[in-house]
Amino acid sequence: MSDYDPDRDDGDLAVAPARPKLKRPPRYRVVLLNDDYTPMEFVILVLEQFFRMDREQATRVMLHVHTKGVGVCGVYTKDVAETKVEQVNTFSRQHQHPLLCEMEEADDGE
Ligand code: TYC
Repeated sequence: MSDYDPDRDDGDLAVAPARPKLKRPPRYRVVLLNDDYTPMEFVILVLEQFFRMDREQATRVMLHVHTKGVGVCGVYTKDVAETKVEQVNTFSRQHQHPLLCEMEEADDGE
């Protein structure tokens, strides 16, 4: 015979399985837009300098933007994305290039 009686309150706490309601913070794609005037070499420099790409990667992304019109440089939290956009656009203006960098929310289906 067992001592176990499911109807007897033995003082155990009913603990619901942990279901953390923590959502991942939204992430943002930082993108470059194509234009007719910014030199390809300058775009490659931007991708190397601000997005930590090597020359091969930077060239590939630059050519993607050049042919498709827009391309992703990286995906970041809001603060980091805002900072990258600001830094790149400031750097481009300083060098009198019209290169445009923007951010957009990356809805990941969550
Ligand atoms: N289209 C530019 C050119 O032919 C090169 C370029 C590439 C400019 C990517 C912007 O985001 C850009 N010189």
